[in-house]
Amino acid sequence: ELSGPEQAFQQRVDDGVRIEPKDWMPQAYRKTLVRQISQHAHSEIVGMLPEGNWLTRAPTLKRKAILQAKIQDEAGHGLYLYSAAETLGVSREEMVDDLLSGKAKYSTIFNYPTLTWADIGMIGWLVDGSAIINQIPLCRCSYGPYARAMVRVCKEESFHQRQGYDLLIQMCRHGTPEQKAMCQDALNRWWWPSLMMFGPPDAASTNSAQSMQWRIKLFSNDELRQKMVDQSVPQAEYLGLTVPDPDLKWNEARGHYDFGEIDWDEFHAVIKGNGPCNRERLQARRDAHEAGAWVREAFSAHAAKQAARRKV
Ligand code: FAQ
Repeated sequence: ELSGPEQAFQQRVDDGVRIEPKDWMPQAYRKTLVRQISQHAHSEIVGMLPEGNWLTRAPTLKRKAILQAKIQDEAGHGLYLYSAAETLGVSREEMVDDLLSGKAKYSTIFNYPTLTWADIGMIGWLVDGSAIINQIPLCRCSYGPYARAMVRVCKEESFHQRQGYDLLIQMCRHGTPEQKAMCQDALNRWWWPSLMMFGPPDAASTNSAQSMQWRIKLFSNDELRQKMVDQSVPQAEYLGLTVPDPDLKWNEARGHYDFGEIDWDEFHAVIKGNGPCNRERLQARRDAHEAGAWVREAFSAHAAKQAARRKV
């Protein structure tokens, strides 16, 4: 049974009115947004690491410049998202501490290694591809600061996706048989983890029902995952690559591809911290935080000096 203010809040959400930071909102709405937006921000920041691994080994100057621009965009996305979460009353320090202590989640996908240059193509095509499918609806979500941040993020993600697919076209359609084989190997490793990005199946998604009622989520995890499969299969065919799923089959009656069962044990193991690179990723963030301590101290000292000067 909803209280009076809760009913009025739900009515505003149902009417498509954007909720803004100073508006009244249920505590649980605030909490779920802080959870989702901070996880999203952490994913952008940790997500810089797998690609950063290839910056010094990009095959040409042009590819290096593109990759560097893309990774810098991800840092920007993390910062917009931390700012959006801060409008809900949580501090950046708390969020960063939760990431570094291992308390906060970030997307499972960034705990997989980037073994070859083809992995950079796969991340752009499949990981940014999944991110776009998930984030386009978020541009219309009920919380104003999150929705507005997503508009620019999505524009940049489309560039990211194109650079990945362009790199793969080069290697698969204009490259050597060895390069094409390298792409097939990368697809074999990235396909299933990319489908896991959309979260658990609807029946196991603990937050979905409430988040959909609040219009934080507009589509379910399985709906968006299906969209990803339907979009990617023809793109894989154009590259001449085989999607590593023997159960993948066009279903005329449904108008969608049927696909095989995801290994949910792997998904849960990676969430729990036992993926191939979880420890390495967190250690890299902890080292970066420690190495940047002098910058934070210098800013605080400068701010204190300015404040003292204003007092006299
Ligand atoms: N990894 O009840 P649900 C990017 C957790 S894109 C880890 O369904 P919800 C761009 C979930 O948090 C990646 N944990 O949850 C880029 C929940 O746990 P909690 C980031 C996952 O929130 C590209 C529990 O499982 N994008 O970074 C995952 O309703 C290239 C139950 O799940 C976003 O974050 C997972 N894959 O739906 C950057 C998008 N899936 O919190 C660099 C915004 C689920 O109760 C390079 N987020 N969990 O303890 C969302 O849309 C939603 O949060 C979902 C999950 C769809 C991810």
